[in-house]
Amino acid sequence: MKSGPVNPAVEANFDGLVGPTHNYAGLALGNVASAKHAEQPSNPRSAVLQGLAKMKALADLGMAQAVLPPQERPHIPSLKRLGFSGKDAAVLRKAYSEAPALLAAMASASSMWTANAATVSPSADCADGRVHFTPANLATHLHRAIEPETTARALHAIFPDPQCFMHHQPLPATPQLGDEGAANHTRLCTSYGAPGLELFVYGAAGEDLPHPSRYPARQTLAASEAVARLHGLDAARCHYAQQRPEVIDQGVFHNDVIAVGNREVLLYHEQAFEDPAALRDWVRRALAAAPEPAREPVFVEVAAAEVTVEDAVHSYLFNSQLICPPDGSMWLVAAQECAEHPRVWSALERMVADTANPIAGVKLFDLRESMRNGGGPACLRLRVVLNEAERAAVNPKVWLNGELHGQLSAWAARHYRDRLVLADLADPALLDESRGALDELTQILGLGSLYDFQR
Ligand code: SUG
Repeated sequence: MKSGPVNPAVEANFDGLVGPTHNYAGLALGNVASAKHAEQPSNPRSAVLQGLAKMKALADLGMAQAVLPPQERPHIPSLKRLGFSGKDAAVLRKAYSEAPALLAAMASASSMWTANAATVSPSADCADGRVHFTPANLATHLHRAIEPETTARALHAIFPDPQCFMHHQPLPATPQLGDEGAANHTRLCTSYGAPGLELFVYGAAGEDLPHPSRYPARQTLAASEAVARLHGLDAARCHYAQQRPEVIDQGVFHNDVIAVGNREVLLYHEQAFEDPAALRDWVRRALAAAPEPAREPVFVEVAAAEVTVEDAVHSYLFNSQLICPPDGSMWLVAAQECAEHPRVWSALERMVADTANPIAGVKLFDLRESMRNGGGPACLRLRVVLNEAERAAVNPKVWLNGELHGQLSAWAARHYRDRLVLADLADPALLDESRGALDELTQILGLGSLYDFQR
């Protein structure tokens, strides 16, 4: 079996818990799965249990695994801000009859995809030696642009100690500063606790550079540069790479739909970047200059002749997680759809057999409810590298172990519906059920009064 050394700092995964209003409203422009499943019935209970099963499996492998809470939806304060007045039931009724698209936007469970919650830099990379968080402004889509305020509150509640953790405000929500968080940010390193390379991938940088013509480029260069400045990153260890506009137009709305990095490994599709050779050169040079014992970077490039961009978008091969359990081995955590796609599956078999990379095997998960909205394994998690002291400073109740998994599974079974269609979003009973569920959740996770309805 392929293996590597044991790491003192860990990379923890903070997975988003799917909220009680998980539904298919076709809200995400340029996200092929979201458009394809628009208006189909969803199953929120299965969705949350599928996510919890992945979390439990990773925790059982010895990974540091935690939970991020869902947001309050439908979000009545946002609907009121748009002029729908009266009691909650009246607000829902009016929004549904006058502007159903606005109601759908304010009822999305999109906060489950926590790879878009924030960009996080480990303390080893930051000038002040703290872990830095910048919540993403998610400026390109209305249903996501309402997330950052509550995301910031949740991050404060989970990472409270100012000696270890530094929280920035989201960037101003303008198209010039569109920021979608960690989905366009990869860290490469020789070991998690050592200073690493921070790789930012952007889709837009003004009109002068090539840009997509069909779909929006969600991540801007200006936002990534601002995040790097805020986090106090060493400029020599940051790199900004442009996504190929053509792949954005084929449904690669975030870089994590076409590339994933972990430790010294970068797995990516041949057509992911405008200039992959320049990127590889930079990584080689920057990693060689690392203060830690050298580890050569490993580039696992998948050729378009083997897996097309369309195959990648449909299977979410690159939206896999690359993880290292405590024994230092490396595994790919992939969506079941990868095994159902013959070209993708043979590419994975080849990759695992190839001794030039450390990937020891593939672990498959059924995440169909999230996948139908364009969210694979990697979308569902926010990675946070933590040393021992930082790990001890995290709100202890969010760590997922067997007990919390059991508690949350029972909680979901009690509160979540097993079928939801768009008309249900106007049902005042759904709002009450969701609030009841979230109220109990804040107690289970020790989060205090996180939600507007609790304040
Ligand atoms: O922003 N889907 C999300 C999926 C996010 C996936 N995240 C990463 N790739 N990191 C999005 O496109 C669909 C909601 C709907 O259509 O109802 C949605 O928002």
